[in-house]
Amino acid sequence: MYETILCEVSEGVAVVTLNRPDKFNAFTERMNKEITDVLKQAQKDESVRCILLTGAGRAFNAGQDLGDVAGGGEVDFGGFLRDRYNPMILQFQKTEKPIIAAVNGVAAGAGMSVALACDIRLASEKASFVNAFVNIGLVPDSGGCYFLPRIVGLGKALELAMTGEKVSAAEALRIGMVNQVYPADTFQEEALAYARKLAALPTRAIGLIKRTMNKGLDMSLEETLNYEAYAQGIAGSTEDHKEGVTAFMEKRAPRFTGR
Ligand code: T3D
Repeated sequence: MYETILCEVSEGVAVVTLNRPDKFNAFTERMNKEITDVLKQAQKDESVRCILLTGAGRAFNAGQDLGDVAGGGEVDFGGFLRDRYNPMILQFQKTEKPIIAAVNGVAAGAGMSVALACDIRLASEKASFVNAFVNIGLVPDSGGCYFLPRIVGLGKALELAMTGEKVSAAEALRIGMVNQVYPADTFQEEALAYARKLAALPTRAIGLIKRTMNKGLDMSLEETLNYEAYAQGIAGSTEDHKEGVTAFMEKRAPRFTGR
């Protein structure tokens, strides 16, 4: 039973809501572990074909709950990250289903890193992003130093990380940090509709696209070509591939099942 998050599955979409609205959904150890667990469960559950991560209340997530850690030199920050945050972030990539961040409000510190670790970012026009680490004398963590330069380019990433300035949803769209921005009053419906569309697509191919593209970032062209051939061998043997080709030949819309 989860205490810090909610999870509801319907029509192929697991909606995971970070649920500490009084604390801007800031992370506690329990929340780190519950997110890791809910992603593992979603990976195993065949009825889940897309995960939509959002926040309760006004914020998406404000990063580490600063009331929950002692400041100064007493915290073993390295151990803290290795134990709590790193397994959670790795689980985002190990989960071979599309993960969408529905950024409803501010995403700060590790909350911004988590949004960046998702495959797609949808933002409410009220959303904002703060690479808050530098404001408290820290380095971007939870994959912030990995994802941010890959998504927005090194120059912009360094600027956001070094200044810790707030980025609006409109600016995030302009620099390619989010994929879509929607009006605040229809945001949750729009995000859910987007997730449902993804959930109806060939889930295994999507999982393989995610794996292959992420691997490709750290491989040579030749290695990537080889990995594409390997991934295509798997995708080509799925029922969804067969259905896609059959539907094309029969001039009808495909009915993908995720198998
Ligand atoms: O040990 C380690 O720290 C290592 C791990 C690092 C991972 C990290 O994530 S480090 C980064 C931690 N996060 C931050 O530094 C962000 C701190 N928060 C802010 O900068 C601002 O609150 C926001 C930019 C997120 C939002 O600003 P604003 O003006 O919209 O709201 P606010 O008034 O500052 O905050 C609203 C409430 O949320 C407020 O509570 P109150 O006064 O109404 O009872 C505030 O204290 C609370 N809140 C916001 N962020 C956090 C938080 N409470 C605990 N922890 C937070 N991170």
